[in-house]
Amino acid sequence: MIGLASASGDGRASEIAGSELLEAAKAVLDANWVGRSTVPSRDLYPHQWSWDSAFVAIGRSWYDQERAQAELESLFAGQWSDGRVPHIVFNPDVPADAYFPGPTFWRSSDVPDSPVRLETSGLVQPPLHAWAVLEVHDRASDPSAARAFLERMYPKLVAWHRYLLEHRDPERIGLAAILHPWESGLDNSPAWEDALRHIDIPAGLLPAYERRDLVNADPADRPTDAAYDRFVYLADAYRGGRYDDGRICRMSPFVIVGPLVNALLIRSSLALAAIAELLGDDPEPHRGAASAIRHAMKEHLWDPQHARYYSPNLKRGQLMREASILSFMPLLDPGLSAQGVQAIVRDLSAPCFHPPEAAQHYLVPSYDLTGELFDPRRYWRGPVWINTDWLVWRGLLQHGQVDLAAHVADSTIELVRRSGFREYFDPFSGAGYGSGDFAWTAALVIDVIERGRP
Ligand code: 2M8
Repeated sequence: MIGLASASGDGRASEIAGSELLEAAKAVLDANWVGRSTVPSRDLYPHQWSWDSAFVAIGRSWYDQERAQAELESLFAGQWSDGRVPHIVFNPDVPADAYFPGPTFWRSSDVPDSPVRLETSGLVQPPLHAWAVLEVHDRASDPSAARAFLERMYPKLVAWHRYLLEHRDPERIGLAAILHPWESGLDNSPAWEDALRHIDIPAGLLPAYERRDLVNADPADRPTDAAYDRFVYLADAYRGGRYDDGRICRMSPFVIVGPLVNALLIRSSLALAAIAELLGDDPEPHRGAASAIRHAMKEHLWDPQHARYYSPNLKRGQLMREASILSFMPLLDPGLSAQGVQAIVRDLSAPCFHPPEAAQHYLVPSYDLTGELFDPRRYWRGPVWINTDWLVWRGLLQHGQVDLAAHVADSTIELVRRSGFREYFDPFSGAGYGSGDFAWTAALVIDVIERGRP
């Protein structure tokens, strides 16, 4: 179904190639394993990242249940008492200056809500976790260990979702907001351009800092210094306000409600409902949460004029109309209307994301190929990323869009075959950029191959 066979035209040859890729992917995950969790990459990201770990657990669950569970449990060891799951849990064995901003920037231990024995960031990332926990559980071979895992994770996941809907919904519209581009997971996306452009950093309020990312990456691939200044300014303001969401929502120029976070919140709320049922708890509150978010997304994120989901900037009271891959994420909602599915499939098949077959290209570019801000190699401004490919693929499959889903899966596999387990890829040439041996690329290739088996 995913077209692995069609890539080579010979079923057996592609099966062998598929199993070689699988073994290579497992080797990447094993090389990035650091005892209780997996680093996204050894050089650029030497700690534990929140949604990276959820992707990794999904991939690992096909062959290593113990590490898949440990991955998620070690992330939630960093959960704060207000329910937030931090976007980075720092490894105490890694030098403090190995990544910027590191633990001495975030200073989480100054805040009473943070965990006692771990240093973390104070931001969050998209809520993929309940879905990941359910997927890990569903592939376990030891039912009693799997049930014990669910029992440990369920209250933590409930607290996490409660945090997002209670602390991150300043206007009480029933949707979770992000307070920083790093929270979006698509940090440097043109989707945030309008909001960032309107941030004037007051004199003296940008702390002195040194970028670490440029030591291990080509500056042409990474966010610009001007973008980084804004990232650091916003993060510093949040820390200065002691991570008080009410206060930062009032003061910050960056309070944005997006389709990825909220569609994942629907998907994960439905996973929570399934977990509740397995544990004999009431699933209805979670189903109710999912349907309330679905309605609120339609009301606040849907633009009838362009028939597209966008991200409203609550601070400027307007939708930011950038055509990025974020607009396709409502596919993750199994209850998305037929009208919504059709509109997304139309956009995904249009030349700005999927040029005519004659032109060599790979799916799915992170941003409109014809957009003014498109860049084939800069971070989240056009390259193909395997995690967003995977999200779109799973979304298409659940809505019965098997042909388009197969195109996306074929692109994923071809990119990795061509350029290795890179962090991201040029949507035209397929060249790999960013880190090599990147964990979620490896993990999600495993899921694509395993799910595609007859
Ligand atoms: C990237 O984000 C970090 C900040 O969190 C960075 O740029 O330094 C993003 O691609 C993000 O989605 C990802 O989780 C992280 C680690 O892979 O890297």
